[in-house]
Amino acid sequence: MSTYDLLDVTSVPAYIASRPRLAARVDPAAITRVREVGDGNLNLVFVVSAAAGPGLVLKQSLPYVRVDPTWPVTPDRNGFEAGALAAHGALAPEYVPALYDEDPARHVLAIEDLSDHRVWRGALNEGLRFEGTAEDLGRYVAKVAFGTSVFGLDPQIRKGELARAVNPELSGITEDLVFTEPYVEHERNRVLPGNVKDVADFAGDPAVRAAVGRAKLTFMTHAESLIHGDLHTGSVLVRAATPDRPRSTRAFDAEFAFYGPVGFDLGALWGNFLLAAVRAMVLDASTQAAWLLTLPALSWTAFETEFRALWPDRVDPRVFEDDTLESFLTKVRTDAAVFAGAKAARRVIGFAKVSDLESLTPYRRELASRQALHAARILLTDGRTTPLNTLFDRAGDTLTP
Ligand code: SR1
Ligand code: MG
Repeated sequence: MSTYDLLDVTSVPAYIASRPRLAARVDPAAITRVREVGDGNLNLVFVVSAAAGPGLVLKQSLPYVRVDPTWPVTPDRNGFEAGALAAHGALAPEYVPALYDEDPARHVLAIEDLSDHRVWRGALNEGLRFEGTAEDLGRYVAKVAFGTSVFGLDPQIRKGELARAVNPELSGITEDLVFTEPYVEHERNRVLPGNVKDVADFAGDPAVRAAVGRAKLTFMTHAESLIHGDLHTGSVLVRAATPDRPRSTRAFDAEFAFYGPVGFDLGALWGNFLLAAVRAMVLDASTQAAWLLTLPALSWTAFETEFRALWPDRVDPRVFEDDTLESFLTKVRTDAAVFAGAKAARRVIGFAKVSDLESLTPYRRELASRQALHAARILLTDGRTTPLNTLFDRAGDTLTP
């Protein structure tokens, strides 16, 4: 039940005609095709193609979870996504889709059509690589992290930005789905019978529980930067380089954005690299798995290099000296390692599974889920104390075909 009109493929041309900013981009009379392509957990997504020139994408928030209509969720979330897209677009335009229009009455965003890209998770599931994407994402996280931090923004302006970006419902979903439900009995949890003992061992481990409690506290209280908030491999569009155009990497779907810990975005990526590696390993693609396990360090190096390059431009160098930079970078790296464990484990145990595991046969899914939990345990319990390469080598050592 919705108090605003939901779009469908037939009503999209009239909707575009009613929005001058959109009609100026795509002549409604020249629309050749409208496709609904949403495959996430929350929204309707329409790709609009025109006879000539670029099309556009409309993303409409449903007032409930798309994959569970009994679960209401505020449709105002696309206002937070618009705010993040605008802020991130100003800081790192090469890594996000352009925002064309925001309609708070119908809860619709209009964004750049990136139909010549594909979702990275699907490409990784097929065994493809997309070299350079992890590094691009490290640079994206660094640019938005620095630019929305106390280092990059005037402190008074930043306070207003931070207040406007408080995203209570969506942050609350993450608090529940990532940091709470996998560690308690919950009706939304679902695992194969063969993994029940694996989950009990994992969630019952006092060291895991202590690490998750600390990570949840960090997530809820460390308002470091305007983070994407849901930066898994399904939130990344990729396009390979060809002789006439460069590689392209775009982070989309920023509706979970809020001022939170920077390590959460990197950790989301790393946890999903781990899941992709587990999948590759149980499919006997050990070379692909080994490559996937190099991506955390590659994205970290790109993040660190970019952040260090921006550091001389900090707005207030009086007491933010280089020691502050070093301790901040260490905090981000160790937070990210721990968040990676939590992000991998939630996809095994809780609500909102991922195709990396779900598209495996039950026999392989059981094996992969067990291995993902073993590796996640290492990240959670040793992430604060172990160097990144060693950490993912050790996590990788737990994976077998
Ligand atoms: C109810 S939303 C479930 C999940 O989908 C999104 O992609 C986020 O990861 C969220 O946790
Ligand atoms: Mg999403």
